[in-house]
Amino acid sequence: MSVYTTACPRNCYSTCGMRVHVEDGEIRRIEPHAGNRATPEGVCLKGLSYVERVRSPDRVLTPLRRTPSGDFQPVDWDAALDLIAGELRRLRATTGPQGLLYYAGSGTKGLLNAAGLEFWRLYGGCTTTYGDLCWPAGLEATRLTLGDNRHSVPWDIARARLIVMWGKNAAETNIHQMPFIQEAREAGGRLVVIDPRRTESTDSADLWLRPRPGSDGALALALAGEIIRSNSIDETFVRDHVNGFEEFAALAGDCSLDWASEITEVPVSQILELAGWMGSVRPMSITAGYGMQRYTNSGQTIRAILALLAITGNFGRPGAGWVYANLQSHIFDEVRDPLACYPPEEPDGVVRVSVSTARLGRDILDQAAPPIRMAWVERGNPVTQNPDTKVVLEAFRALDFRVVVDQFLTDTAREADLVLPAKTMFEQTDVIGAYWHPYLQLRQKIVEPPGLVKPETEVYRLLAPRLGVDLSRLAGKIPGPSDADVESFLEARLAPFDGLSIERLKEGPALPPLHEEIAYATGRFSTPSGRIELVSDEAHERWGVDRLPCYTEPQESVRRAVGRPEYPLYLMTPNTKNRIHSQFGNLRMIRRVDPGPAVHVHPDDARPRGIEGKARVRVFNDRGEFRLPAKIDSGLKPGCISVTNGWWIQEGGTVNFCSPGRETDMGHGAAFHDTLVEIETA
Ligand SMILES: Nc1nc2c(c(=O)[nH]1)N[C@H]1C(S)=C(S)[C@@H](COP(=O)(O)OP(=O)(O)OC[C@H]3O[C@@H](n4cnc5c(=O)[nH]c(N)nc54)[C@H](O)[C@@H]3O)O[C@H]1N2
Ligand SMILES: Nc1nc2c(c(=O)[nH]1)N[C@H]1C(S)=C(S)[C@@H](COP(=O)(O)OP(=O)(O)OC[C@H]3O[C@@H](n4cnc5c(=O)[nH]c(N)nc54)[C@H](O)[C@@H]3O)O[C@H]1N2
Ligand code: SF4
Ligand SMILES: [Mo]
Repeated sequence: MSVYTTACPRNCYSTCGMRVHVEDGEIRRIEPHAGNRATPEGVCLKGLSYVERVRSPDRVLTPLRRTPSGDFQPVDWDAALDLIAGELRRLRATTGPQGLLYYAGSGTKGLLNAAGLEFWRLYGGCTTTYGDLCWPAGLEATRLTLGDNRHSVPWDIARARLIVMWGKNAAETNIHQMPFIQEAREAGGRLVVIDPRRTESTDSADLWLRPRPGSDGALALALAGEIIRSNSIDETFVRDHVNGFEEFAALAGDCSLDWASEITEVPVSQILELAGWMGSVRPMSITAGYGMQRYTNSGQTIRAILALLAITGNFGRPGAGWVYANLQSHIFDEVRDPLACYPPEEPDGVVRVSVSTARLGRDILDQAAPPIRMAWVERGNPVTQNPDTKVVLEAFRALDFRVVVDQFLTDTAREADLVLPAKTMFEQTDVIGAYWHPYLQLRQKIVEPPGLVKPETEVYRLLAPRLGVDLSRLAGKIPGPSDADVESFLEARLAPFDGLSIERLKEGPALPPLHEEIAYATGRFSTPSGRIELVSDEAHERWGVDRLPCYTEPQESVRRAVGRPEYPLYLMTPNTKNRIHSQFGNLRMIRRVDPGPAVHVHPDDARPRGIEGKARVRVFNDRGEFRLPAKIDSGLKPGCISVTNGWWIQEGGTVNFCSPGRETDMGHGAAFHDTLVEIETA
């Protein structure tokens, strides 16, 4: 039995460290790695299900070519690569290389993920995407306000006296944060959760506020107004560290409790109670989620929430601060800016065109110079996960040739002309960062890839000579074929950083150089002024929003004068405990606890429509529809329905048939939750 140190590379806050026991080439046991102080409890059920995932009978183990009848037929690598190379050569000679869309999703973390772009540059360029489905409105709002995205170590929140979990459901999406929060509560701290839905997290709260979706900016401004009116601000901190307080205070002063209560549907008494706590209980940490920033007004919402910490002096001290995204482990150029927030600039000689991730389908269809004719999809399931599925499908189906690299026949893979089998986290070594804890970790190769599976780096290496790309030009960009080549490639990446090496990472998680245990303890912020910016000219110039974090209604709102009265319900599509987006749901172990999709409906919304539990319901708007069994749920805010995102069309329908291909107000994020629908029995 051998024991390996590795880490879970899913797009998940926890990025758990683990020790994996292997015998006869098979994974036998997975246990926590004590070196990761953020995840001492070890992996979740999804982590345990890796044993099944790696050997799943549904795994794609060979290249698969679509036949004229629509089935898939296994082919060997030579046939697959020759086919791709033929298509790519034709493309380069007709539309030019930018006729290829390279779409990379968030399916796995790793430094070697950069290989794809390196390869396509050598091919001559490509069209890629800018923006991101996940978190960019909040990242950009934080950058504009604080200068960058980092926060104190995860366990510091245990020292907070007041924790506000705002638009986050850590009990499901960041399970390892909950024990630190419980520790704070056991020491007398209070937990406030702000979420329109009742969740496992709201069940632990001392106070639960349930705003109308997309209205949190109004709540934050009214809280700030009340804190300022009651003289509860930290004057010294504001004087020394905050720019724009006077202008912000004038804005917040105009935002009365009654105004906010009407907009948010949160009772005045609850806003007053929370303002009282925020004004008097220190230190306060706000742990803000990504769900809340998928609206068309949400960059401004996040700026308004950040102001609450600034005016109460909750930065740079133990137990205080902003817990959103901690990018301290993102030390490599390749992954420093994971959000690819702005359309990329390319080095000389390569023209790269990019399209918006949020508007993927529409932009593929509309791209003219040159038109997009081919797609290469890697680590992503855009048919299920990107907004406006009907248009994404239309765009994919209009292409001449589609390659999808995946472990399973997802909805996107089913649209492909050629599916290439993807490795799992146990089949190639890589270095990964995280976005909640600060550790760098090694994701180690533990077993040989099964069947004909090859890691992406190897696929690119085999494709290169077929396209006239000299292999020597890949040197330093893509590792060679052997395990030793991969390790020495990664070693060279680690070499510039003191204390980091493959040998060190084989022992366990390591902190990045210049790691800050308490963020902003120096009192300096990385904004141009070195201070927190409550007023931002850059926000206005770059994104066209107000210099101040003013409140505006989201685009799809029941309160808009020119509303969509035929679609009166907010469609909420949060994440869920036992899947990561569109991953894991196909495994037997997960199916047992999470057997299938359902649409949660409040009794007040179900009754007038004659909808009963388990009845089939059609969820629809002018973009599309899906049909699922109903689940009556009085934990929802009336006027909101909820379906967890990630279900495949094959499993009953993706929620994204109804979501808009529309960007957030900043950061080029996707405003998934800005979605109004109607429901009826199907
Ligand atoms: N188990 C599990 N963990 C995950 C993931 C997963 O799929 N499964 N995904 C990972 C990834 S990629 C991400 S992005 C994160 C996301 O995880 P979180 O940051 O927790 O975000 P969501 O689950 O999208 O939404 C969190 C909560 O926000 C609420 N919400 C929605 N709209 C509003 C609003 O307008 N105001 C307020 N106050 N609340 C609102 C929702 O009801 C939901 O309960 O989780 C990561 N962790
Ligand atoms: N309606 C709605 N839609 C949403 C969201 C929402 O809240 N509501 N959340 C959005 C968010 S936050 C995110 S992050 C996205 C996530 O959406 P995506 O970025 O598409 O990510 P996943 O669904 O996690 O996984 C994509 C695929 O990667 C594959 N994969 C895993 N490892 C590897 C590998 O090593 N190589 C290759 N080639 N493939 C691999 C998996 O099998 C899976 O099919 O979804 C977004 N979509
Ligand atoms: S999915 Fe998240 S919580 Fe589960 S093992 Fe992976 S990193 Fe840990
Ligand atoms: Mo995400």
